[in-house]
Amino acid sequence: HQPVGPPFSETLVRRLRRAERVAVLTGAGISAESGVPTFRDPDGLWQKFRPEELANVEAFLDNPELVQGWYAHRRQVVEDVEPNPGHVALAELEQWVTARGGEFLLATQNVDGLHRRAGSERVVELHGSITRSHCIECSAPADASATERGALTCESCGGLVRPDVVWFGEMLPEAAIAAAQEAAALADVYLSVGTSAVVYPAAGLPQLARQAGAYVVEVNPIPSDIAGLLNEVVRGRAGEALPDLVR
Ligand code: BJW
Ligand code: ZN
Repeated sequence: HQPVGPPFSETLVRRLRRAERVAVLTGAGISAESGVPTFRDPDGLWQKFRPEELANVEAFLDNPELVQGWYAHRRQVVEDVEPNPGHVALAELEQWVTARGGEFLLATQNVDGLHRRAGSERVVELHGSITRSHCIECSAPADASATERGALTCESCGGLVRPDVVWFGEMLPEAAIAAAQEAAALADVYLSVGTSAVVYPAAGLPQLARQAGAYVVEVNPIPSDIAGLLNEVVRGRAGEALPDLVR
């Protein structure tokens, strides 16, 4: 059976109402209910590849067509879907916190742009965005239509074009990770939503928040790698649990 009542505590509701600073980390699970496959759950066209095999510069240089094909496919998926009630609830939470003078920051590992499409404003993209790409030789940004066509080479120098995302072994955008770390360190309530929390440095953010005294909550149907450090777990889907929590 299903438990009766919401899968979160009165304590969490009270703390969220009182919180001056709320910070959130999201991962692929928040977009799952929109129809975007996650990386490590067992379904989807590209699940025969592990992200570690495709999301690195060696894989790209080895087989640019394969890696670009993966991104072209994912761009199409993202274009064809809509933000879900989980994204919308986080946008509402931001409104709610900022309207009463509080601080809010949403750090996402996702490259799909769905948080902004749902109305979130204070968003940092820790792993970049698939909507942009640039030349690995001359750094020139590819124009939007070239990115959409999945153009493999740079129009100005003929170099290989890659998506503006962060692959394994690459640094995260400095301003993005710094803002996410500051928000985690100052948060009263920290939500980790839809992430397996295996990829660092993003997975270190809830730990940082906990060490700095935040009430740290995970929203995920399955325990993540950081389940041990949480103050509370909400074992449910983001698109169901978050709207209940925010309303
Ligand atoms: C639901 C749901 C529903 C399902 N509702 N939930 C410290 C220790 C060990 C290793 C390292 C370390 N520090 C750095 C490293 C190396 C490496 C790393 O972390 N490796 C680990 C795998 C061991 N990190 C890096 O290389 C990073 N760079 C770096 O550290 O630079 C400094 C440096 C440079 C050089 C040398 C050394 C250090 C960069 C990491 C970049 C990650 N990039 C990717 C691809 C991005 C582009 C793209 O999208 O293609 O980012 S990999 C992939 O994983 C993607 C994701 O953002 C990321 C995280 O995945 P996520 O979002 O958690 O998805 P899943 O699928 O894993 O989980 C989904 C979850 O949702 C599950 O839990 C489900 O249960 C849940 N769920 N339905 C709510 N409805
Ligand atoms: Zn170029």
